[in-house]
Amino acid sequence: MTLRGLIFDVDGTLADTEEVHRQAFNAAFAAEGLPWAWDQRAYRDLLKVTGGQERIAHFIDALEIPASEKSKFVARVPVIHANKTQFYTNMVVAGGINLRPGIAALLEEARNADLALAIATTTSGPNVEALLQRTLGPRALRWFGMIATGDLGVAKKPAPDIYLHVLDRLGLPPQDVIAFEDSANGLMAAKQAGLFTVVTPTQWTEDEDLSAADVILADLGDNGNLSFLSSQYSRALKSPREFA
Ligand code: XBP
Ligand code: MG
Repeated sequence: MTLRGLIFDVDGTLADTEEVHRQAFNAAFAAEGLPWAWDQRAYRDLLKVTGGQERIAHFIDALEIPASEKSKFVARVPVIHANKTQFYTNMVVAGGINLRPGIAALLEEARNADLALAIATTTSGPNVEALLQRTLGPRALRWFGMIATGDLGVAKKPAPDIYLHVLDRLGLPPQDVIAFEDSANGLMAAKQAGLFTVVTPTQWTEDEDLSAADVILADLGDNGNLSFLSSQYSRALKSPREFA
């Protein structure tokens, strides 16, 4: 087995985006005249539900209101979420978010080493495009052989479906690829897809159970270079028990 590809999660991994997502959700609620506002404590819990529309529907379901009222709100979720995506992409384009340490350098190393690059994210397509173009430039979208997003319609993380879809499209077996994640949901998805997984938690996910990670780093700034990660990956292949 040789390392032939890297698959990146987006939110929390490429960039620490969830505070801006949280603000975009609240801006969409206000624009819709809804009396909802998610503070950071509430949002940390809601983040356990992947996918913005699913997250809003989960929040509505927990409201202590009649089922008939819930149904009316649920019918509005697609419009609320579309508004949220517009608010979010506007904030990204305005320059509100930077890549996490080491990401740009690792992408450049991987490109120079002719590794396949891909994205497997639960977030919406416009959010990924806005982030990559704003942080890496207009050509960045072409660096990735596959950008699989929450719009794909496959089961969302922690299901492995999006990782299996990306591996299939790349034409690579899981043992030739490293996945990068930030959360327990993403880690579970990548591990169920059979991937060696590097986790760089954020303040939103550092308290989650990340024990299944093959490598946990504060960020990719120090050890996130390809030679270090390749050595960890090779060791794992030689002595799986050590990395079980
Ligand atoms: C994180 C998510 C997304 C974002 C919000 O995705 O679960 O739902 O929180 O984006 P990732 P949307 O897999 O990149 O960590 O509102 O577009 O879903
Ligand atoms: Mg993530």
